[in-house]
Amino acid sequence: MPNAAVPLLAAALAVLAPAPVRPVPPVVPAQAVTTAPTETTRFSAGVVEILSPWSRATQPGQKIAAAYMVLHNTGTSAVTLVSASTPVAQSVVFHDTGVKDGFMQMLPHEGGFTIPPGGEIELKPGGSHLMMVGVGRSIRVGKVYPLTLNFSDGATTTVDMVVWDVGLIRTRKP
Ligand SMILES: [Cu+2]
Repeated sequence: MPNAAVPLLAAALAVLAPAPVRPVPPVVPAQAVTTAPTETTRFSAGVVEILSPWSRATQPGQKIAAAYMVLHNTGTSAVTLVSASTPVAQSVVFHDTGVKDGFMQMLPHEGGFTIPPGGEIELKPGGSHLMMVGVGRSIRVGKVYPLTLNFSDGATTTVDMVVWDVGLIRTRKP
């Protein structure tokens, strides 16, 4: 039968076809990575490119979650990320990580994150980040959820936040 090989070929192709590639976060401290980064996801809002937005999985009962990304300003004047929102949390606030009272901890960042013209900023573990407050349900590894970003030039976009388990990086000494 001439077509006998077709199902076999289809099966073989199904095996050979690359699995859907999940977008992954930018490089984070090596000891904390549980999945090797292989791809950059890109979004844009006006002149701002948003690269590889991701957030860390939460434990059951954990009400906050950090969100990370690279913000690249392709324009000729500074642009500020002024606010953000997501259906998975009650609010999104801006944090820096710094030392206060002798402890490494998260500190409120006033005024949004400003990206210089032609420059970029990286929101990353151990640095500045977006903090989702009032997370209703635990965010699981592999899930994707929307995060809307609003910039000072009026541009706005909703990016796909990919959830990764990159381990716990302490923000406060035990
Ligand atoms: Cu924070």
